[in-house]
Amino acid sequence: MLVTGGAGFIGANFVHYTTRHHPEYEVVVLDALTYAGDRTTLAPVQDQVRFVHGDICDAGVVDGIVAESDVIVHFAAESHVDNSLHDPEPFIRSNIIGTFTLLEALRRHGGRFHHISTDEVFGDLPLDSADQFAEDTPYDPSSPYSASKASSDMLVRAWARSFGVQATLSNCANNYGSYQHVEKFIPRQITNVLTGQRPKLYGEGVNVREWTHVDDHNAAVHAILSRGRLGETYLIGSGDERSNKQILELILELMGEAPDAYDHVPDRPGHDLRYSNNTTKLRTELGWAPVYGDFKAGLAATIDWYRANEWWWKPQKEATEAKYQVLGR
Ligand code: NAD
Ligand code: TDX
Repeated sequence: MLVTGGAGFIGANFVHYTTRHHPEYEVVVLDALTYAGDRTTLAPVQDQVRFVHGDICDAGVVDGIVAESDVIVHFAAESHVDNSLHDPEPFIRSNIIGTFTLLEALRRHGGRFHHISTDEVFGDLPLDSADQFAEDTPYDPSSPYSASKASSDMLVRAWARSFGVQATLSNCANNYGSYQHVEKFIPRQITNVLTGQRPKLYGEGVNVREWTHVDDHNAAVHAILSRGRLGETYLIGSGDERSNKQILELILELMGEAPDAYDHVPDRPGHDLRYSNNTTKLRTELGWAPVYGDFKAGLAATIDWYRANEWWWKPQKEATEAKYQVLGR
């Protein structure tokens, strides 16, 4: 099994999950180790996994490694919306050209491909509604990040239909858990508190996300790999929707801080209001259900992890906050 982006947040958790629950796979990770990739995340499984330091846009490297793989799970991407608003170029390159490069190798060598994507490809939903995204919701991305992910999804669908590439796709809601980069909302606020900085809330914090534990996401990916129908898309999400303000107040409560001990900072341009995935297809067809039903407990465990693993995130913290200073957020 080839895992692209296996040194990043979800990819590394997927590798840990796979070695634990699916030892039948021989795992190879291909990762360019961008600012978001960290080899130490794979240290606990280094004896069970082969690591290749390489770029998914490098056709030579990709061709060789796809040729020797039966299953390819594609996580590698530029993943942060704020970075894409500052400099879209790496998003176009890694997310679109990188996916194209993998698909071309699959066309030559065959293999079972699973493409990891996001609910952000659908755009956003009104705040006060019961509307949800479904697998057939038209794409309407808002940011360079989501536009590049939407493009990569379209390429996968086209290569599946026209060239017979054996692909499935999934679009997941926001993930949380251990090993998430400190640029993302939840780890940024936890590590701000841990380093004596005030948490930062964009605008009024009314935007709603459907927080999903990374292991629930990865369990769904394995369900799709073993039982999913080729050519199909599956939405993944916990069903647990909360506003950013609610999340921040919960973090502050769990960390023993006052509920208003944070700063409002200027809003993200084009900021999507709300995401919500209808996961009926995944639940009824493949029998998946989230295990991490208690978000507060999952968040508390995540806070504990960041407290205990400062060695992992501290080296990234200063540079990340310096980037936010440039963005004014
Ligand atoms: P991340 O930024 O933590 O990790 C990305 C990994 O990909 C890093 O290890 C990086 O080094 C690697 N990478 C980037 N460009 C590469 C390239 N050109 N060649 C090889 N490796 C490269 O991202 P994440 O949050 O783990 O997201 C993983 C995937 O899941 C992405 O495709 C993202 O769009 C998708 N996704 C993320 C979320 C979320 O909440 N984080 C939700 C839904 C979907
Ligand atoms: O400091 C912050 N303050 C804040 O209010 C940060 C970093 C974020 N926010 C807000 C913006 C969003 O409404 O919190 C929400 C979550 O922000 P992010 O963690 O940046 O996630 P989001 O933009 O929702 O995108 C995430 O989910 C979908 C991932 O980063 C994507 O890779 C995934 O596709």
